[in-house]
Amino acid sequence: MNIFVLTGAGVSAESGLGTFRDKDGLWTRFDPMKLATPEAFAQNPDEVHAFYNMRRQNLLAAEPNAAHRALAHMETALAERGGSLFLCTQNIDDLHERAGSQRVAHMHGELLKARCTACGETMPWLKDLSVEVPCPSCRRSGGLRPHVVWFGEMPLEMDALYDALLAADLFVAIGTSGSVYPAAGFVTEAQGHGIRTCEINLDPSDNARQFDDARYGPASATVPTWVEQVLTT
Ligand code: BV8
Repeated sequence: MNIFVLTGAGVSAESGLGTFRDKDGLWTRFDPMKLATPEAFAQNPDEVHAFYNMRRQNLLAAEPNAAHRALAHMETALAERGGSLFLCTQNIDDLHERAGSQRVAHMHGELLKARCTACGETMPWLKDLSVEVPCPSCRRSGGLRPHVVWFGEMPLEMDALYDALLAADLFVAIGTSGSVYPAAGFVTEAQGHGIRTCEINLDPSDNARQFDDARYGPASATVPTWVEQVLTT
């Protein structure tokens, strides 16, 4: 069986990373248009760096939860049976990897990486970033940015994502409000190709009605139960 899983901030909520659109979520306290767009970075690089420096430090103190671990187990178990799990995440944290997932498609980029806009080099980055920090590769300052996809920017690995989605027998969205495109459109794409769809979320998302099946509750409980059921049927 080939399964395509799309995760969002809800899968990392119980690891303490918070979400975006829940009560006191990130975008209720910060304006994404002032912090998560290329224009915002051009106008206020210090403010944008401070926002991502705070999130990077929070991430380094966080741990994966049972949902991340269950998905890592599913990847191995399905491969052993000749199937596959394609794990696509909207999250920029590395909790799936730290839980043991081998292949994670970060369509919105990765908080623990930086990219130099001068030379294009992308590199692991755990420290604070600022306009003063020189690029380790080209030595120029002012060009380093978080390797994340901001609003208005092209998500990463789109071709691979659509190939994997259309080859899936099942599409499962976990912990996402279904409010950011193109990720929010994957369920429509799957439905249009006769692929079964399931939503696993704390409560119904914006596009809940589009799913064939749904399970609601905290991901650290619903995801391990779902994985167990898939692997024992
Ligand atoms: C694109 C990275 C073209 C940075 C993010 C005007 C100009 C330009 C573009 C647009 C425009 N108007 C609209 C658009 C399109 C735009 C868009 O969709 N905007 C929305 C707001 C309408 N999209 C883009 O700009 C994208 N690029 O369109 O380029 C294109 C188009 C097609 C094909 C190719 C190219 C780029 C979007 C990426 C933006 N970057 N993040 C950062 O993180 O700082 S988006 C941000 O939202 C996060 O990445 C996050 O992952 C994402 C989605 O949010 P969710 O993960 O769903 O989180 P949320 O808080 O919303 O929901 C959490 C859910 O979890 C809830 O349902 C909750 O119930 C649940 N939950 C909570 N606790 C738990 C739980 N579930 C289970 N257990 C729990 N314990």
